[in-house]
Amino acid sequence: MEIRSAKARIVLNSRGDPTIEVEINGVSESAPQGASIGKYEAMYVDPMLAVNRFNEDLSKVLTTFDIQSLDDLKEFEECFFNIGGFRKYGANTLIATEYAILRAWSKYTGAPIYVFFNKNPKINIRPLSNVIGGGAHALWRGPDIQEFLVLPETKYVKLGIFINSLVHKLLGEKLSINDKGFLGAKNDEGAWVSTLDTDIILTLISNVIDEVREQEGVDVRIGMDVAASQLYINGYYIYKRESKKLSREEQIDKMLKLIEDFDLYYIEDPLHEEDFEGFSEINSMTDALITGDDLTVTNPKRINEAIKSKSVKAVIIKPNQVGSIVKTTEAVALCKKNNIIPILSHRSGETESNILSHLAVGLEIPIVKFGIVNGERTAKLNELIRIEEKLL
Ligand code: 2PG
Ligand code: MG
Repeated sequence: MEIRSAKARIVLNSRGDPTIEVEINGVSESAPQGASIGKYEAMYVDPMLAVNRFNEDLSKVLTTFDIQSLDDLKEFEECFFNIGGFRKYGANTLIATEYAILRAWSKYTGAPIYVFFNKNPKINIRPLSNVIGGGAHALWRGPDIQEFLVLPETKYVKLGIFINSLVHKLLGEKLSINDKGFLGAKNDEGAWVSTLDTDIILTLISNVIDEVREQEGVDVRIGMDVAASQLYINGYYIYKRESKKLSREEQIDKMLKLIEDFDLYYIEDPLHEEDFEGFSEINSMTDALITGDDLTVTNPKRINEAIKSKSVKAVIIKPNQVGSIVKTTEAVALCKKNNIIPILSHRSGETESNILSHLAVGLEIPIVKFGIVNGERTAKLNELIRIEEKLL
């Protein structure tokens, strides 16, 4: 597919912030943005500046490319890094550009985007969804822990999506009764914002999961994204709502105790983003899926370090963290080669794009973290339902 036209503009993301959207051969894609951003994520450039720089020169460079395969994208990336790379244009520009190239390729070939990566993918995806949320995604008005997650033991993604939505609905009812401060508010990702403490929240989720098991005959596991780098200040983990200041050892004990008390299946970023050793200490003491996000930032080098130090059993894959589709595919391949579960994830600031669903299918990802409700989340979940219907 020859790139004939390329331009960039500013559009809104789900938080109401500006983000870069790129149009290639008449079809558009945009960049998401995090709120709890890892220190080692690829550099982001102010969207207004990025759009100006794109329209000034990158747009002209793009029209010299013909993209048929991942190797062609590699060539384009080489050129991108030679003419200024992330310093000049930002990781947000490269990811929006590559997403738009993929969508234009799909329009040109008439094939779904996932076919770019895999002509004959097998779909076997479970949705990991945030049902109660706090931290940076809820203006620090909710729990200190950023995300309370559920993962259904389902074979089909459609069933999993509806089970998670049922858990979310039932939890909303429980919070209305049990949380005096609950006003029905949802955070950036559509998860309920509760004023209750961690233990009570986890107890409520356990109760709802028991109900769902009885009602629907489906098991649902519980997880958390602690996003611990956000809590880590001057060598301590500060829990404002719980009025606690924990040392590294106390934080490790707290994580292990929560895993045991609530049979947690999944813990993301239980410690801050530098502590590969601490991750590996927790990882060696539990069967729970200890997962890196800010620790690994979708960067093959950091994922390699986590693998070597046995820090994780799973890794969050966020293409915009590393800013490149080529690096994202390398990160996923590295995980698979080492029996680490790659989990494809949205950001808290998203747009209506459903391209992540195509990446999940094309790269044969087993777990996706795409949120629960709200249009920018359901755009991705509903696209998975459509693709599953086609492939089964
Ligand atoms: C996370 C993400 C998505 P953000 O920490 O996993 O939930 O949050 O996009 O704000 O980094
Ligand atoms: Mg995270």
